[in-house]
Amino acid sequence: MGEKVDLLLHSAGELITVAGGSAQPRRGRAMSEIGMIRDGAVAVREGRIVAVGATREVRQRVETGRDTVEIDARGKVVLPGLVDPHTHLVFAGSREYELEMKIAGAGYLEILARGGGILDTVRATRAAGYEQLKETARGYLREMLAQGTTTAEVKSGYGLDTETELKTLRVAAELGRSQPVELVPTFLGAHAVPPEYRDNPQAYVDLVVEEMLPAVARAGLARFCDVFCEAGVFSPEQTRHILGAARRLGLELKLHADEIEPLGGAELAAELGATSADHLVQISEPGIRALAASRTVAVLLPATTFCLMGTRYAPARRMIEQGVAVALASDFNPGSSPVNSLPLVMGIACRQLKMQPAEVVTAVTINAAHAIGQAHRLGSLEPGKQADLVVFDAPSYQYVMYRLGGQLVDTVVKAGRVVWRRRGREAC
Ligand code: IZC
Ligand code: ZN
Repeated sequence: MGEKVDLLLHSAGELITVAGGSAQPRRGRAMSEIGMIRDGAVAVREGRIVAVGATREVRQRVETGRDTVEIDARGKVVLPGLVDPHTHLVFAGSREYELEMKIAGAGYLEILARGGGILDTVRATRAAGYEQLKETARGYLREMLAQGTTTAEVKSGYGLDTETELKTLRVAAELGRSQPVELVPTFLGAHAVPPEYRDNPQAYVDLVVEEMLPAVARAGLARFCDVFCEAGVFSPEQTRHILGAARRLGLELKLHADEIEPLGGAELAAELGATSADHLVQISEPGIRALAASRTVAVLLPATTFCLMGTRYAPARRMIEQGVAVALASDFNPGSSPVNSLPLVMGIACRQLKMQPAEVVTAVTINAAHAIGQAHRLGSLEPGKQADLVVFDAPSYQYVMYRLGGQLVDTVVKAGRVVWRRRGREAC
């Protein structure tokens, strides 16, 4: 008799394991190795995967009882729970007026320079109470879970003062304990220069380094520190200064790099040993080579380019060919990407980044887990890993990306528990 299990998912049309990439992110052709098992099964005990394989084999190896939850995934596709490694989840208000401005031709940095954009959200977030921020973010997380996201990175960055930055990170910490989507927190105090430092941005950098970072580190509220390294926002020198201080306080590093202007952010990320470099729309050839030779994961955010109505997307094909480890994320935020659906991002990645569906699967599972330092426990379906999985009502994994904007998630399991199930499709 085998081991007694709590949950058995069986008979999956396609069980996509993405196994074998936990030690190193997948690169190049290995990004297409997604480990498909037809008529697949996953057995779970105490939140962890104990067996993965063909349904017959797994059934022989484990024991089920009256209290074992069984999920029949016949005719469906099962993926590891999706990991969204770049979101700005905690904010107040919304910026739908920017849609009209962008249609009329205004640029993202132009809106910010006029005191709008990020700074508009900063005003709303400073004014919002803790409970209001928390409940707003909880609503967005519910939507994300319903689209298959089981883990998300969350950045602060709409406070830009010590008190509100800490408030934002406390909201993320409490939400991480009180709803199913696991959250990995990032301090992004260097997201914009707040209006009160407009005439002396360097003094704001000093505040981030001397007051905010130590307070965040002392409270244990962030794993990563990120900087919006961009023309007119924070320079590469300021970015290096802030990230150096963060590293000395024990934080790991991320960068918003080479999004709108090519400033050498990718090279800087590789040099600093950052866990990820994100955006990279304007990455240079030396930047691609630097990332390919490093452990830094490139997190691409094509929904942002789409929402900004950009004509140029990150050169994903070139990056994959050169051996850069590529992940994908939503960049969910109230300005440049009001998109929190990873399946939508996946569909855009196929069409605009020309990534193949198998590469996209890797980019939102194991490589995304690497981008937030969680690949040892998340991002693939293999024995020993946390049992996070998503069942799509789809005949093939490619169909998930093909049905752009579809609502295909049937069931979501987080740490071995069913946390979301699709309601019937009857009309009310
Ligand atoms: O609120 O516009 N790019 N930060 C950097 C953002 C976009 C978020 C925003
Ligand atoms: Zn961002």
